Amino acid sequence: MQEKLLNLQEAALNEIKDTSSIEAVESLRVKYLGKKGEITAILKEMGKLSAEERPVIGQVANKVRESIEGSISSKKEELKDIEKQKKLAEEVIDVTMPAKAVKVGKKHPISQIIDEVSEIFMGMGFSIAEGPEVETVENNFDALNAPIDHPSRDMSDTFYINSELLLRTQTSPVQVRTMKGQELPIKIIAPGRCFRFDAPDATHSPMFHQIEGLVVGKDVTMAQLKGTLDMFVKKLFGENTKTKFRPHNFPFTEPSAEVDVTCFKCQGAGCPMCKQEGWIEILGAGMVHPNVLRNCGIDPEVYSGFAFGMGVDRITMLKYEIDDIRLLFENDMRFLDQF
Ligand code: 2NL
Repeated sequence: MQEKLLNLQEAALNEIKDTSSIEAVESLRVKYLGKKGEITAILKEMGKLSAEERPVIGQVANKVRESIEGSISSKKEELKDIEKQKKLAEEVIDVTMPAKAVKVGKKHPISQIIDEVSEIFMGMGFSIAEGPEVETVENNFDALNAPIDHPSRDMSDTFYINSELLLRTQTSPVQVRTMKGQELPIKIIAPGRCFRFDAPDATHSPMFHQIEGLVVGKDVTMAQLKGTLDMFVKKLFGENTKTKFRPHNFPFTEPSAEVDVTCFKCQGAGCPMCKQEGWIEILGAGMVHPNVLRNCGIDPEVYSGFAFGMGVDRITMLKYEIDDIRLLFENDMRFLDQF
């Protein structure tokens, strides 16, 4: 029996030595030391032994068990260590490898122009005013003296939410809100998104951007309007830029004008940019119509004001020589990256 145990020990130790996985070691532990294992099987036969032999064999059996246990646990440690070293080798970080480039975004060209124009007017003492894109018919049309049959009011030109609400067609309702709710004098610009029921093409987008300006107070004059816009275009397009006011008609201003600036590409000589005219139309402007002041609770006998508006998308397209407005709203990074 002693010999059986020692043979078993030798076999077990040899088998353990040759294993290469923790699972295999574990199954050897079950095979030799488990409840149905081989040592247990031998020990079950101890009953057949004499009283003198029993303690001797018992001692041998314990030694064999201890030696197998010891061998198993040191094999397990050894395998765990190998596994750890393997993992460390796999996870090694090469700090000399070139890093992945971090893509840093930038302002959309339209936001760049809005910020540039806002800076210029803030430098002249204007504040920035904002308002909702969903507006009332009252603020968008009625208060602005738009005739009840004006074509811009038509369902085919304006996105109506219902009979009282719409998507604003210009940022003027922001100024209407300011006149109705704020003390005079007022000196604001209102940049923002506007909407018109237009089929998209190279020059039209149903969503576009505008910046409007408004000054209301005592003794506000057309000369101040011209001086303000003159200074603005010099700052935006260069010191040599000149303005030209052409008579026009808007329902919300009287008198009204369209404002051209000397072409910033050819300084007025004529080139493809200005279609050989030397001038580029950039703004609409005028003195706030007395009806508009009255509609907003301001007495036109005491106060006067000027207002102007410009299309941000058009200015962006001119400045960056973009020939299709839709490119500005497709958000293709290959396009936007250029500005
Ligand atoms: C253009 C022309 C303009 C205004 C906008 C305005 C606003 C109020 C009262 C009076 Cl609250 N006028 N805005 C005035 C003249 C022209 O815009 O061509 N925009 C792109």
